[in-house]
Amino acid sequence: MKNKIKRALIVFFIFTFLFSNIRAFEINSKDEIDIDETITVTIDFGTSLGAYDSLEVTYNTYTLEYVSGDPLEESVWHDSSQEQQGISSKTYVFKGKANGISTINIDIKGAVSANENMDELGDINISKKITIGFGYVKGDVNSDGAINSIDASLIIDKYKNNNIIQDDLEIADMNNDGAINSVDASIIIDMYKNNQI
Ligand SMILES: [Ca+2]
Ligand SMILES: [Ca+2]
Repeated sequence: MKNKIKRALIVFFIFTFLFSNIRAFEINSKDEIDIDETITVTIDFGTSLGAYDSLEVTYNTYTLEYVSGDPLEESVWHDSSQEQQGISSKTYVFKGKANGISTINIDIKGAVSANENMDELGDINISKKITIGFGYVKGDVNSDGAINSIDASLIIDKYKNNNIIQDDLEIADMNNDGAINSVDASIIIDMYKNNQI
């Protein structure tokens, strides 16, 4: 009886390991880099990813520059000769461009595992935050070391053009309400006028 429990536990742990292994993709890279320093960003798929409909890598183009590596946008990767062996990894090289942060986000749609059953993994979304240079100061949207009307107008522009990325929320959401709009711009103007900074 004890052996049966033991066996059941072993099977359970093996399944848990395999299951978590398939889905626990991670972006591997350093967390902090200097301006002009390059980093190699990799995702290790093992042999579990056999095909996908699309793959897209997004990042903060203001603080980070794509240098080389796999394409940032791919679609309909279906190659029957390679599906069984799967894709082992993806590699991208970036360079620090300006002080701030950049969240590298990898979005894979319609992923299929490379095992014999070709199980659907569905959509995979992985992200990692990288700090570039000294990072950021809340309110200093253009990372020039000063908080003033330029930052306020950048906020207005971002809002008007609907050009707000995840990283902007950390830097420019002055009242921490999850939105970036004229309220945040006027908080910056008030801070500047009152010499709070
Ligand atoms: Ca500024
Ligand atoms: Ca806000």
